[in-house]
Amino acid sequence: MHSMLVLNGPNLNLLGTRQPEVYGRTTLADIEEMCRAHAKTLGVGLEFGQSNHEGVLVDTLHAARGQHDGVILNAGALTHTSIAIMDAINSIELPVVELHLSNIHAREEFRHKSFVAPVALGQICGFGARGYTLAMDALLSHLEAAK
Ligand code: CA2
Repeated sequence: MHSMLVLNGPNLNLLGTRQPEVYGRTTLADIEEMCRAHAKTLGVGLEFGQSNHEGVLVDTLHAARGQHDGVILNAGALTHTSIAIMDAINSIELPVVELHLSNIHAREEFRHKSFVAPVALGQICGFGARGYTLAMDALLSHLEAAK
């Protein structure tokens, strides 16, 4: 059975409570529930996590090696700044799908730059909470094709 880590970065714990016009009304707990239900349907294992701390995210990525077959990462604002996260992704040698609720390319210029994108398998953005299950489908189809 394949196993996936869905990892969320800074401020995503606030989803559904503020800025609904940008990020929607779905909470992170709702997204976790959606992902768990979808994992059951796909027949894959799932770990779901969130941290506001860059170092914890790096540690969680390191720990994924040997535990999971791939990662879905919404690194939040750290996407646009963190070489540490980029290096961690390179070091674990696992496929990582970059995920964003909003279309980062249609927003402010500073959100167009992603340090995750060059080391990711691919990027899904702009589909809101549904992006998480789309990312799970994309990651599973990559894992199945790589078998
Ligand atoms: O669209 C995304 O998923 C982002 O990764 C969300 C980040 C943002 O910095 C990225 O550019 C794009 C921000 C997450 C903050 O989430 C909040 C949720 C509710 C209220 C305030 C912030």
